[in-house]
Amino acid sequence: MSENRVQSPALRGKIMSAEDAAAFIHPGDNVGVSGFTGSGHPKAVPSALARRMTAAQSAGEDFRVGLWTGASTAPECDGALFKVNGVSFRTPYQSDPECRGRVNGGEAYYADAHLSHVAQNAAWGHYGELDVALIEVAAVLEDGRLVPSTAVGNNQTWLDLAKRVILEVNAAQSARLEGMHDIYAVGVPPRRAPITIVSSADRVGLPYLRVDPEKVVAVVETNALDRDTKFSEPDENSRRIAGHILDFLRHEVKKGRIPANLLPLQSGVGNVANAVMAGLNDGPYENLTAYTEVLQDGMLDMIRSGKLVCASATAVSFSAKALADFNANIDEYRKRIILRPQEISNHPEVIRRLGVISMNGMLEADIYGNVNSTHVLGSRMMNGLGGSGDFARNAYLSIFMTPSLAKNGALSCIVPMVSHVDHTEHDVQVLVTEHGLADLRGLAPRQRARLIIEKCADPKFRPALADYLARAEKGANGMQTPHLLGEAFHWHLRALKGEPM
Ligand code: 0RQ
Repeated sequence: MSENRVQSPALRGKIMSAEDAAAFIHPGDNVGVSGFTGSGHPKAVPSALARRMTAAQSAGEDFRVGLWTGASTAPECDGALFKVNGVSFRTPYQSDPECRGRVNGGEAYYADAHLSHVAQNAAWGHYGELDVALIEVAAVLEDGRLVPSTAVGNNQTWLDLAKRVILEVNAAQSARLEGMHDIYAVGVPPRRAPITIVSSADRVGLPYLRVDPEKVVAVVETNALDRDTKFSEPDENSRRIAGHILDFLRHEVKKGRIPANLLPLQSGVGNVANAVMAGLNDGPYENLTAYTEVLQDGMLDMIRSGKLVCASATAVSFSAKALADFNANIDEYRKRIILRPQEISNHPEVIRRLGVISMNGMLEADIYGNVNSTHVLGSRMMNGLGGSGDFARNAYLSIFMTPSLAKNGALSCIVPMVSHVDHTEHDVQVLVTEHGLADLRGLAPRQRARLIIEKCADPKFRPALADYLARAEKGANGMQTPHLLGEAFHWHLRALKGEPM
């Protein structure tokens, strides 16, 4: 395997075990790893590092690191390190139960950030110095160029900033990924030039990552598949949400506000997003394009059916079945898929230029259209902001969706005031639940509130929301966005006590 996948003689000489490679990571180091939504993460060194941490901890030493990623990784990366309480600081998006537990338990700091901001935050030193980059690649070419894996994320930035580099060369990733990527660096102000992407299919960079071979301290060979991201069959609520969005898009085409093949699509994580893609796949559209962050099964289906002619993203996030199909037909998919650094896949300049249609999940929205995507009942982190803010603020159409109820109907996802704000009313144009779609464009707060209650709230909560609004319109200190401040969080307080809202 080493002959094929590690062709550079200089780097071949640095092949070693995961245990030996992990010894290059020291207590207190900041480690920038590859990985984005369960793909392209390191598969072997994090577990070896976790074993070293456990041994050190048994000897009474504190061995923890700062962990910087692209986005969420997988049980053998985030999971392994957080399980042994080996991470003191984590950024950005995560979705791992071990990580979530440590963050919500106060044992690890978590800096959630817009995914397009992370590379420049790191380059400007806001997270400290990067000691080690631990990056999965599909191959190392003879001249040392790196064939990226199934996620690009912040890899080039980590390779540039790190003092030491550990490469995991994963033989389970298709070697025929070569050519799918487009690596382009935006640089730093004031020398930034326009990013000349004017359609999802445009390429502006090169298909390889670069690394200074002098910095590479270890090369570890692995042979392990990406995470099997499970998607369930769309349930009734997801199908209804998808149906409302499809009706809305049809209406927008009829009005002449968007073309017949729509505008480039961005679809967030989760089952609802996947169901919307399934709905589009069954719909009347042809020649669709995507400028998105992560490609899930739904978009792969659309590429296979020919409906989606081009998809730009930073990573894939597939079920085992979709990953097998992706690998088996990669020469065809390479013609349709471009994987870019997350700074580019989520870049405000490009999203605004292309006029993206952005569709993301949320936990709750309030009657005025502010959206909480991240914090359960105000304080507990669910996953993170991810790219939702990059897209929502800059999209041509920014859509947020959720079932109207959570926790078996005990909680309303439409509340008087959200318990945390990720997307302000100014970034949210359309709200959708299984009951209907509220088109908030051009409306003032009190007009929005009436529409959101009527179209999106579950019928059993509509009277209480309407009553809150009516009393706020009488009792608040102003009529622009009327609130009863002493009462706005009563619904959350009841939920915290385990009572229905
Ligand atoms: O928790 O499984 O413990 O019961 O939240 O809810 O309905 O399964 O929704 O999978 O679509 O995820 C916002 C989390 C929605 C996701 C969020 C509880 C509910 C359940 C999940 P349980 P569902 P989804 C680009 C875009 C931010 C990042 C983003 C997300 C769990 O979409 O992480 O958009 N978004 N990135 O029970 C309390 C409420 C609740 C609630 C749901 N109102 N109060 N709990 N839940 N509503 C991609 C990337 O950035 C990588």
